[in-house]
Amino acid sequence: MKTNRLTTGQAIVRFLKNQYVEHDGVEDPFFAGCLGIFGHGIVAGVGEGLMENPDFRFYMTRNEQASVHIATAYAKMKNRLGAFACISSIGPGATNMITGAACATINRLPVLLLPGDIFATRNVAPVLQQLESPFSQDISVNDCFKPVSKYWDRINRPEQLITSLPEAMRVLTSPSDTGAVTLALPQDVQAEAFAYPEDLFRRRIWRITRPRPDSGILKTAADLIMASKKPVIIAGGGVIYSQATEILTRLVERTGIPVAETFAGKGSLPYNHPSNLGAVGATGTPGANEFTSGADLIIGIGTRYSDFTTASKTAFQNPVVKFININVSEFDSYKQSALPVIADARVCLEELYDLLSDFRVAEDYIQRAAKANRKWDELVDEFYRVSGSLPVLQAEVVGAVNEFAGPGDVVLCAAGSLPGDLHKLWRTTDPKGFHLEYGYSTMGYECAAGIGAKIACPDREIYVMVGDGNYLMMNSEIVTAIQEKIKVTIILLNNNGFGSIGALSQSIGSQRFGTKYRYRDEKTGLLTGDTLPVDFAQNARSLGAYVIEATDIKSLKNALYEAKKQAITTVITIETDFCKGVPGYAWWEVAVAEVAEIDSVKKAYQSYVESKKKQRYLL
Ligand SMILES: Cc1ncc(C[n+]2csc(CCOP(=O)(O)OP(=O)(O)O)c2C)c(N)n1
Ligand SMILES: [Mg+2]
Repeated sequence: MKTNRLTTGQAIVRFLKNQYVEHDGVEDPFFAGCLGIFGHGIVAGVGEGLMENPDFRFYMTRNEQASVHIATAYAKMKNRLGAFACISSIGPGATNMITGAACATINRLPVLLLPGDIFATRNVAPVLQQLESPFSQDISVNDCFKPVSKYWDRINRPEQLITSLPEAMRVLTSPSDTGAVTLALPQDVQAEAFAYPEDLFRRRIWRITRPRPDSGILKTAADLIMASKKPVIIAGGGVIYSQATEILTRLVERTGIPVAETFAGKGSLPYNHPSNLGAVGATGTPGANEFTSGADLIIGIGTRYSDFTTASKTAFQNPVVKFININVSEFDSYKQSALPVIADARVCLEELYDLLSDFRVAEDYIQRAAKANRKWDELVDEFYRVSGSLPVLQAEVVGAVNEFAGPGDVVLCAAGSLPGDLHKLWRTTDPKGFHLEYGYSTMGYECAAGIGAKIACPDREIYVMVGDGNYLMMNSEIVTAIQEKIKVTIILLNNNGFGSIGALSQSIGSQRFGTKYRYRDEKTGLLTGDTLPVDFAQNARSLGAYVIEATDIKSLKNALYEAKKQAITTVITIETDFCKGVPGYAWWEVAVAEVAEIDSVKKAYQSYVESKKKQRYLL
């Protein structure tokens, strides 16, 4: 057997360079490189391996959590056909990646995490940053990655890589199992040499297949659809990841079944398709809510049915409603006691298309959907209409950016009040034009993720829309964007606090307590003083961004025009109204105090009890 004597760190890099994916006959390298921050736990091992392999590009980032967000956004834009490895030192560098790992796993997006770990030899323990356990010496902070990873391993001997790396690849490239994969790397083991078999480093092609549905189950599904009068499709992220949007359009045009879209599924149909009911669930449109409420059959395609999608299980009010779930993941396919159609969305819809050749819902049902689509679009016009009030309304900012962005451009967002507004309002024409991380809704995702999206799609303009709270949580990757000459446009909406949680707080009777960025008031002892003097423009400028300060919609439009001409990351700041938001048309369950001294809470509890009456078990 031919062998190659390499350190564990060198072997990892060499292996990663040789992993390819094949999908629909197209072959590409799987890894785009490695992101991260060095420390004593990684610098001599994987760090040295990276230095020896400059063709495996290393990107230095500012925060390990941000590395994972960059990687996640990249994988999302690549429809999971590409990924990054993220390295960290031991201790805080490693645990910084845990939030990112959870975000990737929840969103079913592949990221490979390589945190450094404590010495396997143990003699020098406790090493700097080691969490000691009196219970076991076989514990480090990296055990915290277990619940947020789809595959987890610790490489205690160099040769363990030989069996671990292929498992990591199996999970990363599995459409049903993918998410964060963690290989914890003890710092001494990383630098140890081993005679690895040459075959470990051969070019390996991971075929991403399109599993076909069971023919019996699919026939039952087709019969259920043909027997239904008011079917509704809920299009989730799986429609987009499996590139099923074209066949979905054809199926919808053949059958007349209307479509409602989740956060990850928005863009499955163009916004102006007459069968597109728009956003579904808690942040859904009135039309989508009306249709899901009356539906006798829900066909979920590639959705994990989060509480936002089901409006906390109040979205489906027809007592005879049934579910068919087309999903590549068995786990998701069984949700809501559905008929589980375990399959790739695209091939499954192709087969359904043939089986449904004689099926069409009633003409007035089709017309009602088309009317709901038009009516909602007229309402969007109203939300987008410039009111002239100052500070401007968030919906007007969304409108200005939406109208300026080109058809192939991308809006990117994750947390705050923007996701709900974008879900409802944003007119999406391209399946990759709407990038919302709303599985984990991670504050801090946006500025970092913009970089990953741009690396994946250099020809698209990336419009990162971010609230002041999110921006303050993690803006440091602007430095990374400048370092890499990566241009994204960040629109920073400053409403001086947490508008979203403020509104939520109000709705549960808590009067926006603790949600505004204010000085502490000496007299009351509360955070009710003057607004804090944060200068966002100066902050962004200090990190190297080109900055434009807008005050009203006219100056925002000019700023967008100017930003488009820039070659470097550009931040547009604008102050927005804290309170005036877009209304919601469905319920989302957030528990309210059952007993309280305060009247507003008591009132909110009554309304909570009332709303909960609509909640169903879908058995
Ligand atoms: C890491 C993290 N912490 C807390 C939350 C809860 N949370 C969701 S949105 C939000 C406020 C976001 O503020 P901002 O970006 O200013 O947006 P706005 O609410 O004002 O629209 C908070 C605290 C979260 N999603 N993520
Ligand atoms: Mg805010």
